[in-house]
Amino acid sequence: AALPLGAQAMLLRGFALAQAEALVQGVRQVALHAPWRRMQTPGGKAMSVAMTGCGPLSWVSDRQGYRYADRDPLTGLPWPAMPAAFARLARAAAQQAGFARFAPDACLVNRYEPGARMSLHQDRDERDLGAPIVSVSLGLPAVFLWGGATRGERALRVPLRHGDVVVWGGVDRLRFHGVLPVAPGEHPATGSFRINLTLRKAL
Ligand code: MD5
Ligand code: FE
Repeated sequence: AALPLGAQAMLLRGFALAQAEALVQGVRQVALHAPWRRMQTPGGKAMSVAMTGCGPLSWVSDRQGYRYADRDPLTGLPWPAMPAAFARLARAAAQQAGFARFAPDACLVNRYEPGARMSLHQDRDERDLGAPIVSVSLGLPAVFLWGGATRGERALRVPLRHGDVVVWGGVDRLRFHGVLPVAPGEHPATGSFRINLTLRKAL
């Protein structure tokens, strides 16, 4: 079922379920080459979410700030190639939500252990804000905070489960959003973690 979260934000419940095993396998393959790490914020604190990435570019954060980089700063190597299953799913989900010809060049992979969270923020490090972002939830559930155009607006709480896909674009692309601390649990696909893929067009 496709639930509109906004004029151009669409929740596709269970859209990734049939591909979930392949996606988790892809995440394992990526993490073999670009290991999980907790990045530093520009303020010098370690994020609670562990991250890796794949594709020609991936998002990084350190004391210098936020940016897209063509190499993994941890290994000095190019990011691993984006698994075909990631790009295929992102294209199909974007099309379903009304964004034709989405071609992601970056995938940030977030891993939440119980207690990990993401505070309210906007995604604005991408050059082309006209391109949507596709987000895929795997493993443990989480409560997504869906805010407004300003930090002060009250955020809606949206539960996201294994296999759910959200497409954000157009007027909803710069909304504030976050993730509440993930509750402890076990999921057959990911064990004690929630994993989120965000497929983006960075350049
Ligand atoms: C997550 N990740 O569940 C979320 C899902 C991130 C991040 O927020 O930056 O890695 S992505 C949700 C998202 C992306 C772009 C725009 C909007 C939401 N939005 O306008 O609400 O790990
Ligand atoms: Fe975000």
